[in-house]
Amino acid sequence: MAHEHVDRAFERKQMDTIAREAKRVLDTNWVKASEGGFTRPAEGIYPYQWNWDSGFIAYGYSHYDQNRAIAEMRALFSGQWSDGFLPHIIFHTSKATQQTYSPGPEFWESSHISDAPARVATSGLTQPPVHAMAIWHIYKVLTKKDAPAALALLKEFYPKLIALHRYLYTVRDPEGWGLVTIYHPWESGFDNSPRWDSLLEAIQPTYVPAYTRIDTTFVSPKMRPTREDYDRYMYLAAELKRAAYDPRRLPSAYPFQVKDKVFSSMLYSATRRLVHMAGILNEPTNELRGWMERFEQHLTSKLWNTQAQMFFDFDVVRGKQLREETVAGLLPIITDTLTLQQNQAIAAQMDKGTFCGEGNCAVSLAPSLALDADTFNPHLYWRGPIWINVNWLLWKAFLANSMVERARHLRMHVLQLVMNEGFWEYYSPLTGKGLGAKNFSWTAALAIDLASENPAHVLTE
Ligand code: 9WN
Repeated sequence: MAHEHVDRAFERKQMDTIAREAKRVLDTNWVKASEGGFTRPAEGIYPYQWNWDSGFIAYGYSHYDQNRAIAEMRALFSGQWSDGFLPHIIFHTSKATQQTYSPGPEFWESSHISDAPARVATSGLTQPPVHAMAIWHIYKVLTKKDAPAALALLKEFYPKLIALHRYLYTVRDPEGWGLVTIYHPWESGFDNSPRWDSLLEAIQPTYVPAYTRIDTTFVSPKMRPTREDYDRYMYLAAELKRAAYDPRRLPSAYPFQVKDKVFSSMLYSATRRLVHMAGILNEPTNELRGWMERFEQHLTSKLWNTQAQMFFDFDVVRGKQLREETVAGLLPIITDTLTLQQNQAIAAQMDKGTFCGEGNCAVSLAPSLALDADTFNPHLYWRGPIWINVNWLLWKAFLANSMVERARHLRMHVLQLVMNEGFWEYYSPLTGKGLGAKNFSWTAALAIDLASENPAHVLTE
């Protein structure tokens, strides 16, 4: 009872303030229509439109400005390739003479060598497909206010989303496991995670294309990947470019081919939303259900590790799991397909001190890497810090699995963190200090979602 009283008082006082501040961040990062009409992840370091960032960002807008949420998605899908592929960066405002992000459009040259649209420059990699989740969420908010507009939204985006999912379940899954293969660490969104260390360390680039690091002019090099990492990132990107960004044209020994447990789980969750959309639009669902069944058949048999009691990624080239214990190993819980035992195992992982579950950290949220891992570093991105999108996904998963107390805990701790520190790209689990880019859009947007008056909306998704 005491708990509830404190929470309610906290909510009453704080939610409006958090949402107001978060909206200010999104306004600051909004790039006007004449320059693309999208939200950059952060000023300086990330000046263009990023793929999964925009999905998270649209969740935030959906609560107070559905038009902007739709504009965000429209701008992103303006960069979709004719084969359904959705690039990880859309360079709406590429300035030919000024290099503002590296590698920029001059490296990717997507429209010259692939199915990319000619009107806008894009990268040749993708990122986890949160978009059908975002569109479904916008639809649900909008349908209460303006049902015809909500239906029009589904009609507009359904074909684009189907094309994206079909690309991912076919071109990116030659094995037919319902699990997506990624070809570059940047495709995971968890770019610098130790999940990729063993594969990257085994790569000796035979050449490295010329590149300049711009990221470290905005954020301390202590928080960013090393030069050796970047050399390998650039080598892999150049090899993909040589294959015209078509995995079917890569040599079979191409060294980074990974079934990504988070990417695949997000695709599955997003496909479930597509099934809901298909029901409303009277579209057939056989193909979608077939994709989902493949995933259900292979998630545990390929990616679950009984000894570690979490999920691992799968190295397609060597035919084995990549044994790195990170927070990503818990995220397949978002699919709502796990056994009770698996759900309990994941909850038990989060209760461990190594995942800040024993009140032993400044912030009681899941860090990106277990505290006792050899490579744990509280400041280095994806190697220790807390990320809000990860904890938001876990929050949704706990709500969907009726683990209500755990969901409440995550929600309150995220909101307290942003209240105390502001909206950063990531946070040290040891001190709670904000790190990386300041005024980071997805942190702000997801805080709005968490602060929204009726978080129970998640239960019905
Ligand atoms: C490369 C934009 C992106 C996020 C990724 C995060 C980081 C880029 C970078 O920033 O990646 O795509 O330059 O480090 O790892 O998840 O989408 O916010």
